[in-house]
Amino acid sequence: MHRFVILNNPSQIVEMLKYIKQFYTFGDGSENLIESKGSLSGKIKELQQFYGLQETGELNRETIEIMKAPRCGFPDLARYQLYPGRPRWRKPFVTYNIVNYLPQLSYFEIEDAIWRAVNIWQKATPLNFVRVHNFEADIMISFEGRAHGDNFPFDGRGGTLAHAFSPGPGIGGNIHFDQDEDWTIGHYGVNLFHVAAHEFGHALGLGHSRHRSAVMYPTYKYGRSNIISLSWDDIIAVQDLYFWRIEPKVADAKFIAIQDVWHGLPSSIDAACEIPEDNIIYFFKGSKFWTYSHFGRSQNSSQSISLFGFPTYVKQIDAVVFIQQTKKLIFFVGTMYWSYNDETKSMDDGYPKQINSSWPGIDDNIDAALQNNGLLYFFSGSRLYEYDNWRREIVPTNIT
Ligand code: TQI
Ligand code: CA
Ligand code: ZN
Ligand code: ZN
Repeated sequence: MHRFVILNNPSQIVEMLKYIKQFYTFGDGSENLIESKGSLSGKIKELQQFYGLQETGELNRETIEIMKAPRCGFPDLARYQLYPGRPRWRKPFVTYNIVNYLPQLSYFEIEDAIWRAVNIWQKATPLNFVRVHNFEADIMISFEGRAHGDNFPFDGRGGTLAHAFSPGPGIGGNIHFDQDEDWTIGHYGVNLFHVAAHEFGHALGLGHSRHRSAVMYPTYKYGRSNIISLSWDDIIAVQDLYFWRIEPKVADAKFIAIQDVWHGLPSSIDAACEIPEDNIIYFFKGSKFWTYSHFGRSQNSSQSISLFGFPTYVKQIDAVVFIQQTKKLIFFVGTMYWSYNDETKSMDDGYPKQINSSWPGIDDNIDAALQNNGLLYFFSGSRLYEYDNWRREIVPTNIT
């Protein structure tokens, strides 16, 4: 029984189409929206679904009200959710404790499923999770039945599987699993690892994601439950909370740790990168570099960057990133970049090249670069660029 709005004003229609095009891009890049009517109503449905409206695919009054509301210029479909006030853990070590167990799973199976869930987040953040056995842990994990003292009673088998509290003192960060579910570590029943991975996302401060492949997408993934991994949307969300905005105190603590771990490094470095396959970490300062493995320093002293094939006029490197897929080290020097083949241990022909000839939109000096899940991130001054190789374009973001 929805009402339709009669759009008899052509400029109004044009405005609406502009809105949809801006926030709900068509994957095929089609410009003429009028001609692709079918997909337009599909996009309207997406918008309606996002805002919890009835999915009619028509521009009805509620939909138009939403479209007229002021908003930020970021596409809805690329958006994850955080909690109001952005609660998060403000320390590098977060402790967890498992308070009780289940008769149908062994102690080891439960510990292992929880550890695997913790680890997928640990790998993507500077956070370190520590399993402790006292009652002061940040994240207290327990199996609870029905009413259990927090105003969110469970409902027996089915329905709600688990819940978690956003980061904070006391009950904050705690995770409760409904003990009446058929918890398993395999394909049948409810996979403890999968649900734990999702609940840890909440316990770290993440809300739900609109991306079907995200761990924070609010539906259960049957069948693949033991091989789930973070999607780029989960990673962007968690790094929004814990990576780009490292507090000065934490940054200092980390910095001291770096000096402690890699003895013999100078007090500041220009660039660093890790080649996981070779268990090698390179640090660069001026025209020198240092090579370390996870076991310590693997070269007794610094070496000259001319060993990579740089001409002598290169006196310093701004940033370096290792591209896993191509096994190339990309060095950024001023407005130019160089490509070094780590397999043949030689500089590729035809370099240096202009940075903006390969990464359009990245104007010049790069302070740091890193790669994560196929996306490249460039830091330049106070800007962070996320570079999407598939769309060959950047998403600029202001760091605040
Ligand atoms: N529990 C919900 C959840 O964790 C509880 C919840 C938290 C919630 N925030 C919410 C519910 C916001 C609605 C709106 O999402 S659950 C899944 C999944 C649940 C569901 O039991 O429904 C997982 C817990 F994704 F599979 F549906 C874990 Cl993985
Ligand atoms: Ca239940
Ligand atoms: Zn509870
Ligand atoms: Zn959830």
